Amino acid sequence: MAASREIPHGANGGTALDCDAIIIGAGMSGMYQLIRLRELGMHVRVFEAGTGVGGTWYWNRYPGARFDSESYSYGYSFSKELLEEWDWSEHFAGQPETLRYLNLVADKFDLRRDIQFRSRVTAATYQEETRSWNVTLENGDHFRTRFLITAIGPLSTPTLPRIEGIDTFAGKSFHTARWPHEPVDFADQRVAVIGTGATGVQTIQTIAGSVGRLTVFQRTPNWCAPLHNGKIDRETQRKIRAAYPEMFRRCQETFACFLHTPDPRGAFEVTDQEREAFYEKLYAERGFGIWQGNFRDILTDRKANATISDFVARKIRQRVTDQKVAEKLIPRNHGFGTRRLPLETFYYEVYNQNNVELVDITETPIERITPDGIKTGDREYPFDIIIYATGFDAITGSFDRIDLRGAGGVRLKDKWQPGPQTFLGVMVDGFPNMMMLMGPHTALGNIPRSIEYNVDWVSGLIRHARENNLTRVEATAAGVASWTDHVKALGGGLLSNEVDSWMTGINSNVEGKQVRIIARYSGSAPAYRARCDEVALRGYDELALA
Ligand code: NA7
Repeated sequence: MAASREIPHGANGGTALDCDAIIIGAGMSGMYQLIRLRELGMHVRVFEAGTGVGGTWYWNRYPGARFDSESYSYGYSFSKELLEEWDWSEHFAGQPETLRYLNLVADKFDLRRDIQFRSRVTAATYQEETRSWNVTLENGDHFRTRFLITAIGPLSTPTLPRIEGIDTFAGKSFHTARWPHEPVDFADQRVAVIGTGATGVQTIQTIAGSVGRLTVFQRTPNWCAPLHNGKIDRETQRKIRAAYPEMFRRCQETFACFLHTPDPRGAFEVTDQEREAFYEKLYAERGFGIWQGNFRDILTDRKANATISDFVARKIRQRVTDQKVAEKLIPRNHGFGTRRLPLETFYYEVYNQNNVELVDITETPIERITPDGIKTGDREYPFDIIIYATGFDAITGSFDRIDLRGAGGVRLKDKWQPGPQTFLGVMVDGFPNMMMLMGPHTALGNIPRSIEYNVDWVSGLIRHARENNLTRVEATAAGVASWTDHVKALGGGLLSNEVDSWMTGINSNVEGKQVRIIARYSGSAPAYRARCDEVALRGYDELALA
């Protein structure tokens, strides 16, 4: 499709548009959105900052990056042919395999011809007179479009720690989400890892066997549970393939679109022995069952939560030889599962290795990074490599990095200063014709399942607009206020909302992100979809359409 083709503007006359829709980002949501909009016969352009498709799986190439949703429940479900064609090699596939899968999807659906790589969107401004968006790239190019769709991901803007001297380090340093495309040789290297979230845990357990020395700088320990990954043999793959329809149906029914869903019992509705046996069973099982398939009240009731926290603390003490180290690895300031649960493979055993040291930086804070390494309150550690597993400016961070201006020049960043406000997590009043995929206040969970729903809903709305010659679709202020209140109310009573983490909008490395907000929808995915379906079924009458 010729990039220069101009689309007649329609009812509101004047300037022609460069395309019908612009999608920002070629990760899983942007790729699928492109497929769906093409089906509507639209001329679509996708702008992607990276050099290839895949989003999260393109950027996060750090050692050990992998799923912790079951691979087969994570892949796209929309194409039977694709499901027939692709075999996952492990229950929880590693990043290289996932990236290969996403490249296959790009090839199969011939997506690249509409994707412009190395093209970071820096600004987008709504033009009322033409009911269109003017999108600006880093290189200064402009494009006009009717619809603007953000497919920028909730975890895509990495943040480095604010530590003095960080630029003076003479060795190699990497943020995990900006990992080089070439292999990094760890042999005989003295390596530091800062950060022990899901990413730090995967990195640490993967490199511990190949580095010279490894020093982990931990600020807050996280509760982790075993992943229990395994290879998928031919026979298992055959069974998985046969079970796809049933499995995706189950994902539609569970709370967070995982294969796991909460046990209907409360933690105290069983005997102590039964509870212990249940926890043992969950600890021995694959994946997120111990988090998402646990007693229904462990994430809302402190006493119930304490039972699983105590259980996992005992496991950590059993697995780590030096009990002083074990105690450091046991979280004290939050209960099990109230932050995103890292899944691990012999993570705790890493600390039994002679070449691995855990530094608790709440005891001995990092003072600065020097040309030679890291200086804490009591020592200077020399390093060849520093790995920053320090996370992301999550959920709203990637929106903040684009100068998004709606009607009347209002900046989204300013509007969201007190916290995001959305209608269904998809639209914002004052930002007509802009739709967000996996924006704040949408159901996250097993993300591709939510992506497929989100994209289909947005596509339905756009189809409705085109079929009815509507050139302006906007959330109402009342709709946004009501959805935002609903999302906040759902967050009440959840222990996770009483803890600092990316899920509550906290990032110690970003100015202004020190106050907790409700940035996530925490109701069930089926309830989320039911509400969105209702809006569509009623002809989108809760939106302002013109
Ligand atoms: P996370 O979960 O946000 O973890 C970041 C880690 O980095 C966490 O342990 C932080 O400690 C630590 N951190 C951040 N800044 C600093 C500074 N300045 N000094 C020391 N330590 C620091 O990010 P991940 O990449 O692991 O995972 C994000 C999500 O991506 C994950 O949940 C998956 O859904 C995929 P803190 O806890 O803030 O004390």
